[in-house]
Amino acid sequence: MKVLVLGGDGFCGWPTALHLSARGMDVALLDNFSRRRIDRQIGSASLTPITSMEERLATWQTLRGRALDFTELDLAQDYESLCTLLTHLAPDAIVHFAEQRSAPYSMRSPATKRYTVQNNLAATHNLLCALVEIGLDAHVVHLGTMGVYGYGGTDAPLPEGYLPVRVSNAAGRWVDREILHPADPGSVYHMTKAQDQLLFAFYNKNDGLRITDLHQGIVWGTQTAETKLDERLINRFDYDGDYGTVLNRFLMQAAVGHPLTVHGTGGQTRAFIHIQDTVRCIELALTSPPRSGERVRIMNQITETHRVRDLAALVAQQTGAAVRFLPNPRREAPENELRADGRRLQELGLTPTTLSAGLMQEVHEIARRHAARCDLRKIPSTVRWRQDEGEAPAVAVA
Ligand code: USQ
Repeated sequence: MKVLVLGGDGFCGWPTALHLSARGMDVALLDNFSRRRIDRQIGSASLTPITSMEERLATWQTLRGRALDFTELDLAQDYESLCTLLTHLAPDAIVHFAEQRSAPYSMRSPATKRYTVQNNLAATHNLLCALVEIGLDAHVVHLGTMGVYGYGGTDAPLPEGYLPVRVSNAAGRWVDREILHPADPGSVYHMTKAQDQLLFAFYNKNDGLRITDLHQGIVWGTQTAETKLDERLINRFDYDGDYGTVLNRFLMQAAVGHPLTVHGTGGQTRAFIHIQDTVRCIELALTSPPRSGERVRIMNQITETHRVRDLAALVAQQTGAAVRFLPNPRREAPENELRADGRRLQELGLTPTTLSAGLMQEVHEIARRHAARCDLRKIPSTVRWRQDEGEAPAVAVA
């Protein structure tokens, strides 16, 4: 199978490209290096020293004898080049990670809000429009987010995309339907993923595009079987207040002797998945594409749920770190229950990698190994969700 990975330089895109290549797929990558650029804008960097794309590709070629094609292209801006590339490559499938993925960054300033909306929606729409224009029937696998649903709040489990509802028709009879689960995004970033769903529904209905939307939880861990093979293949590890996600931040904070930064009471419950399972899920989605004419297939890419304060307690117990409860910079429910259905990927063959002391230790060790690269000033979450609660320092957006 020939697969094009959009956003192939990122935290999920890079290990996915390697995983698919290791499984014998013919893989091409596209990226505009926006993540590396945003690192420079916000004065941060991956805790792990990631190498250049040239070095990454050359290392993989030397180790595994497999070439990965790479194109530098801005999906949101350069539509004509995208059409040319898709015509030339004619991939069987396209994995779409090429969106600005940080909720705090998307709430940082009017400029980052606008950038996130313009980038994410134009990128997704350009892809769909290009597939129709050139008449390519490639299966699109998109990385959505559990945040499109909001995070529960009732004891009914979140379904995988579609909600069964019963409505009364004109004759007063009850009719059963399935609708997209109402969107309840909690940041401008999550809102763009909610909007993506409508773009997919339309192009699927109107043009018959075959699309799988994977609503992923919070990814933790950093290495996969392939990125571990050589230091030059190492995956990025975000720890800063914008891009670092909660469990990786806690493990890294423990490694540098920083108190664990729990927002509010830590009563927020979220869904999680290890990066090794992320790449496996993409493989499973690719190898079981929707049939022609099938509606958008939606699967929840999650393996477990945890409350933030429980994660902090676990990391503290394992490492001896102190826990600090901070005023929550976000507008989110201080406490929530979350139950979500995640059976479909398991039915396709996913064996969940759940939180274990060993795996947490592995992430903690990587963080300790690279602790000297940590800039302690980048740890606090400075972005406030509302301007009247104080604003984060402005950054220039490229
Ligand atoms: N949190 C803390 N302390 C921290 C960092 C975060 O208590 O130091 C809390 C946040 O307030 C929030 C929760 O932990 O309640 C999760 O925050 P996060 O930064 O780990 O995750 P989030 O902003 O939701 O976004 C991440 C990814 C995003 C993905 C999403 C999946 O950046 O790309 O879509 O997880 S989900 O959360 O399921 O929507």
